[in-house]
Amino acid sequence: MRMRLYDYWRSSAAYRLRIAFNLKQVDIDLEEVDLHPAVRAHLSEPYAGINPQRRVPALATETGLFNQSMAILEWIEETWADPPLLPRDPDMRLRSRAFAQTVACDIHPLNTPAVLGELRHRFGADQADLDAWYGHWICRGFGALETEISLSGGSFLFGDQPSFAEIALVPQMYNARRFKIDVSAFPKLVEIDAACQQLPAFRAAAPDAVRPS
Ligand SMILES: N[C@@H](CCC(=O)N[C@@H](CS)C(=O)NCC(=O)O)C(=O)O
Repeated sequence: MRMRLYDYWRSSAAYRLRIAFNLKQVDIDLEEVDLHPAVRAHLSEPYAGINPQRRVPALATETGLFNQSMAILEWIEETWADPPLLPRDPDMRLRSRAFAQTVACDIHPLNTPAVLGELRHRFGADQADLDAWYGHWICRGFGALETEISLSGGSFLFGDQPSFAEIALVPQMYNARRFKIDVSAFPKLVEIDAACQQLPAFRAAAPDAVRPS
C-alpha cells in the first residue's frame, strides 16, 4: 500500500512532510483536505475519523493512521536512512531539532486558522489586528533564530545538507511572505531559504507545485 498524506497545499505543517518525503525519495499519495474558510473539510466528521485533532497533516500507512508533523518527521528519519535529515554530531542534531521546534512549537501554533478564528470571532479582532498578531510571532521567532545561527559552516544551517531546521524554516518563510512580513530583517534565514529553493525536493514540495488545479 502506498502511503497517503492528508495534505493541504498551503499547510506549512504538511509542507514539512512533503519536503522530507521528497528528500528521502519516497513516493506517497497526497489527499487534499481543503482548509479554505469556505470549505473547512478538516472540521468534517469523516476527517475527524482520520485525525481526531482535525488538523493536517495526517499520514496513513500500512500499519496505521498518524498525526503531528514533527513526530512523523522523526519517524521518516528513523525509517529511511538516506539522506540523513539530521547532522551526525549530537550537539548539531540538538541544534537542528531546537531550530525546528522554535518554528513548530513557538511560531506556527500561534498562527493557525483555528487561533486566528478565535481571535476574530471570540475577541473581535479585525484583519489589521490579525496581521499584527501574525507578524509579531513570526518576527519574534525569526529574530531569535537569526541571532542564534551562524553561517560559518557548510552550505546549510548545520552542515552541507538540509536538516530538520530547513524543513521547518522553508514553510514558515513561505507563510511569512504570504502574510507580507518584511523578511529582509532576517538575511541569514533568507539566504538559507534561497539555498533550499535550489533543490528539486524543496521545489516539488512548494505550495504552488502541489496546488490542486
Ligand atoms: N502540531 C501540528 C499542527 C498541525 C496544524 O495546526 N495544521 C494546521 C495547518 S498548517 C491546521 O490543520 N489547522 C487547522 C485549524 O487551524 O483549524 C503538526 O505539526 O502537525
